[in-house]
Amino acid sequence: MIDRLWSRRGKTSPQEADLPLGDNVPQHVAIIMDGNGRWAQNRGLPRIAGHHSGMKAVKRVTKAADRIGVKYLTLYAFSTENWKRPKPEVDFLMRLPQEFLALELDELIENNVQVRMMGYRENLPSYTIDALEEAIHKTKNNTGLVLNFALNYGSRAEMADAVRSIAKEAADGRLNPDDIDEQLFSSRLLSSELPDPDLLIRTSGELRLSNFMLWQLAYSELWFTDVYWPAFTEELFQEAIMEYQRRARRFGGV
Ligand code: V0D
Repeated sequence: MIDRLWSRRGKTSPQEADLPLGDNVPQHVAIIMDGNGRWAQNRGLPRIAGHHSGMKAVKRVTKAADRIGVKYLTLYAFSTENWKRPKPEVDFLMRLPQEFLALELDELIENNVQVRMMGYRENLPSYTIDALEEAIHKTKNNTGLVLNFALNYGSRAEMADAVRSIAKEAADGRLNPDDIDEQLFSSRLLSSELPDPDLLIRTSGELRLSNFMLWQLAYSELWFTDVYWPAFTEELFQEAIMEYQRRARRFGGV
């Protein structure tokens, strides 16, 4: 499929680069993709129909992020709390990575996107892990947009694990407690290979962090919309980034 909006990093000259929002673009955007169930229920559809439509929004926003020049896009797809949902809904959700990648992996590869996963592999079904590992493996050398799925992720568990690993090293005498600093702690988190998010977007009108990247979001700009995730558009994504740019300019004192 020919889609000139998809790729800018495949372009060979900077003149061809397509940066509609200029170069003061957030390097890392993280999104809490909320409101899929409510979007469906408002339409008299089952909740899983909302999850399915949410997957289409993932594709739209991935393309938009790439075109705008965002370098890292982290999407909160499944939290450690989401296991409490009814089993049929969890089973449906766990099929989505496989379904998404069956449709999109070739195009992600063509567009130089690197797929990553942030979360606990434990408890995930093998078909979910297999699909993810294949995508991670096939895109690991790609140098374009980093598309990071937070899946079976929880921030407090992540921090408790980091503390445990640091404490063990200190107890074994391999680490001097005086050397524990913010940078060392960051390096023990699941996000150690990522810069902190510059911008957090949450859809569906909820104004909470819900155990998402609590350490990493310490200085991030937060942007909320009442729009449900399946209805989220490229235009709204641009709006969030333009608001980020306005705030960044004020912060810079210009
Ligand atoms: C449902 C809205 C894409 C949030 C988006 C397992 C809830 C649609 C993926 C995906 C989900 C994950 C990994 C990957 C490729 C795609 C996904 C889940 C839920 C949870 F490598 N959408 N999506 N994963 N939803």
